[in-house]
Amino acid sequence: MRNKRNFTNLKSKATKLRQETFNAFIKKGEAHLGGSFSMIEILLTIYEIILKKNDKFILSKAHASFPLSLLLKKKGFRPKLTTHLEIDPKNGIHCTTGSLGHGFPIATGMAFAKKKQRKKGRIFVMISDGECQEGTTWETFLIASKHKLDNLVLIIDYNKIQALSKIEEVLPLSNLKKKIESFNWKCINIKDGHSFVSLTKNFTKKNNSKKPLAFIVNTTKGKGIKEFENDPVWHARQLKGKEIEIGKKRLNIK
Ligand SMILES: Cc1ncc(C[n+]2csc(CCOP(=O)(O)OP(=O)(O)O)c2C)c(N)n1
Ligand SMILES: [Mg+2]
Repeated sequence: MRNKRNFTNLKSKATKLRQETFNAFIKKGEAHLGGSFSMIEILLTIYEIILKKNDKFILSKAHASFPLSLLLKKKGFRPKLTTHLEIDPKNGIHCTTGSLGHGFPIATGMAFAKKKQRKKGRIFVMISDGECQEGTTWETFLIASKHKLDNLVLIIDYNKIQALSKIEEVLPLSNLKKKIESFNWKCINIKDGHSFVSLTKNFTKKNNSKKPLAFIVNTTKGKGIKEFENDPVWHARQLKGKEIEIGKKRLNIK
């Protein structure tokens, strides 16, 4: 288990990444703020603690690409800063994503290929809860368990909002853990997706099940700017005037 100092370091990295993402939103004149801010701690835990040499991470919910691209930049890569991602393996982008429901099947194909070729390493893929409403997601659950892809790790950013509606109102995902387990996956629920302690504790658990592994990570859409949290309007919206002031104040941007 990591000591407290490391988590303090990660917390300050999360603050910085939110600040930089917010500034990039202003500069580019566009903002998928909600879904970017809900996954900041997950992203940092994956990149700072979990990923090893032969592992790959794929962001399927690529409308929230800004924090990933900004994080990869800090690591010496030079990905393009665009909403949605275009394949660029030299710069840490392993496949094109942005059309919802595609990153997970592609990641599963990669995990399958690794298995066939007896290659080391795991494939991590993050999807949104909105993507759990795509048919391809459920086909992929079937395929990954059939092939016993225990080198595949699925992370669901469960922020309970898809685009401009609450998941519960549009197409509920009730008993999501049970649903996933019924597809013969191992599934772990993480209550607080903004706690580095909790994310690290769960993400470092060994998977001895011979099954693919899914994490349902409960998060808050728009986390970090109280006035914007859990408000579907902040799925995609250009930041303007007073909103910029509010965001800067909450994120402590000077
Ligand atoms: C196939 C497809 N349909 C629609 C869209 C437009 N779109 C972009 S994000 C989004 C939903 C966002 O909600 P969610 O998927 O839960 O993402 P998050 O809450 O993590 O931002 C939609 C409908 C798309 N990118 N791809
Ligand atoms: Mg969502």
